[in-house]
Amino acid sequence: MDTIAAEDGVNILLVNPEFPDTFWSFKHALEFVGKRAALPPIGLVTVAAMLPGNWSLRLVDANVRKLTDKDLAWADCAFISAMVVQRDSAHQIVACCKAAGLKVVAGGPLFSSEHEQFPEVDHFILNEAELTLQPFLDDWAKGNPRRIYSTNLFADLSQTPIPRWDLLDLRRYATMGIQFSRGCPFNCDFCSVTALLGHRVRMKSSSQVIAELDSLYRLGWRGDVFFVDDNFIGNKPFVKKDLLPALIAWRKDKRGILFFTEASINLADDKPLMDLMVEAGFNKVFIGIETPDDTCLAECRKDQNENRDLVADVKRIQRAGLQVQGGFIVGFDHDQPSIFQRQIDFIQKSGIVTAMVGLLQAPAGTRLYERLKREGRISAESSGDNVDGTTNIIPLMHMDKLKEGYRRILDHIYAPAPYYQRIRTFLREYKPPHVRGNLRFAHVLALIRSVYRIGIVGRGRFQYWKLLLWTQFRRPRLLPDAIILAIYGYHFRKVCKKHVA
Ligand code: B12
Repeated sequence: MDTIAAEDGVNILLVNPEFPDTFWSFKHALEFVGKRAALPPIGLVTVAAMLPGNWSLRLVDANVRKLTDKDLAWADCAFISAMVVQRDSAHQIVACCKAAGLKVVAGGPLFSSEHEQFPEVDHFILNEAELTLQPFLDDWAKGNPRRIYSTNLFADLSQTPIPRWDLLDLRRYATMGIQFSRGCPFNCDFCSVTALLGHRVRMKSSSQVIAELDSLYRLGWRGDVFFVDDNFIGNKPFVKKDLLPALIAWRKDKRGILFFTEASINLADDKPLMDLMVEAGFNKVFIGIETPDDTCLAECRKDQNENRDLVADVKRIQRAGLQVQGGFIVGFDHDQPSIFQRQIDFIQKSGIVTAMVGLLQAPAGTRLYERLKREGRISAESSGDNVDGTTNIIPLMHMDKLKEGYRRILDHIYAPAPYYQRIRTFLREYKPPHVRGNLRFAHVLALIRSVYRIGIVGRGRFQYWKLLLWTQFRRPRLLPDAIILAIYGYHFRKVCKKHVA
């Protein structure tokens, strides 16, 4: 298809490649609730909403169902989206589409960071589609589309349409995602967010966010919603004065739908902000803690975490009614051999149950990558998943020592005894918010499956029953939270066992 006119009927296959079995895939936990994927491909459904209304669209999320010969025969062209961690599956899908004679158009973070690895792709629509898609569509209509469309500008999110949720089989997903903002004001040298999306926090209006929520609600969605922002509190004044009041008002006549998001640690400094978030229905927040060592924080320019009592910060957030999930990293130049035990102690003390511990990786495009390249310390391309036990950097600490210490952290923090102890530490601190999710059939199913898989045949069955009894007597309202965290533990143990084997 060399030329395409907007008025032509075109069949577009939108494909999301498969995620490997990673920490965040939650594959082993999803089995308990009978879901196939944790989150939908938001980039793809957003791009779908930017295509001409008379084109026929079909979305295949390879995490939910297989791409079939029928799909390929139906389509004129395939649009593929991926992040680096989906690289292998993306290569396979591109090959299938090419073998079926389809034109392949690719976009998303994987291709924005390494399109040169995909010689067989026909067109790359890089960076934010709000800026690069229309020029491609215009050129395609004229019959002379270029191979690469990219920009170093950042999009105005007021132009971003409501995603085409209707293309998804909502029942297959554990959560939905909504994006309110892009970009992060901070400067961590290992993070590719600022390289891809910049430092300026660009936001949708509150009415855009409400319209997205309404559209999900109308489609019957009552599960949790992840605000997939790089830093939800990147513009605190707007969030406090405009967005959160709008979300609180929206929630008044609704049932279900709890929110969670990602934010920086300075959230702990702002009690009114935390209270508003909890009132709006937020109950979880992911925070990049990285390391309890100030020298390492200075090394990676994570200034916002320096010189703070990070454990006290976490507890303050938990007491406000937000569960804290945390990211941790080992492999910094200034890491001493004691870092492994310090990380373990920090994680146990803070009650961060979902603790994602990774080896430092340097994704292409980051300042860390540039520095280590200059120093001759980049050994490969990054796997895109810093929790898979690999790294593409040559660390200052001997690699064997680093990997052994890393293994020791994972072996410890997910072993049943310390893991369940951490859940209790968290539940002791946590103030359950008033807004609660709906009890759904999936929850009952999860309980029954957890009793069998974790409580009867599981390695930590004694710990499981001890937790349930403890919670029943000490924090009965939090019993569902305890069960969910026990299920997460089952997943983490499976994934970590694979990576540290
Ligand atoms: C939500 C999210 C997740 C979710 C999963 C999302 C999902 N669908 O399953 C969770 C929490 C599970 C997750 C996990 C991980 N994530 Co993540 N995640 C994000 C986050 C915060 C938002 C993604 C999103 O939905 N954006 C909203 C949509 C609208 O934006 P978008 O997808 O980029 O799409 C736009 C463009 O890219 C483009 N586009 C996208 N696709 C296509 C396709 C076509 C055809 C076209 C034309 C255009 C186009 O147009 C869209 C509109 O502008 C981003 C950061 C960010 N702000 O993007 C990181 C990000 C995508 N994640 C990242 C990483 C590294 C990870 C992890 C590996 C982290 C880890 N160490 O474990 C894991 C791996 C995932 C896994 N399952 O194993 C990196 C990816 C870097 C890269 N170059 O690939 C990002 C960019 C963050 C970062 N630190 O740099 N993640």
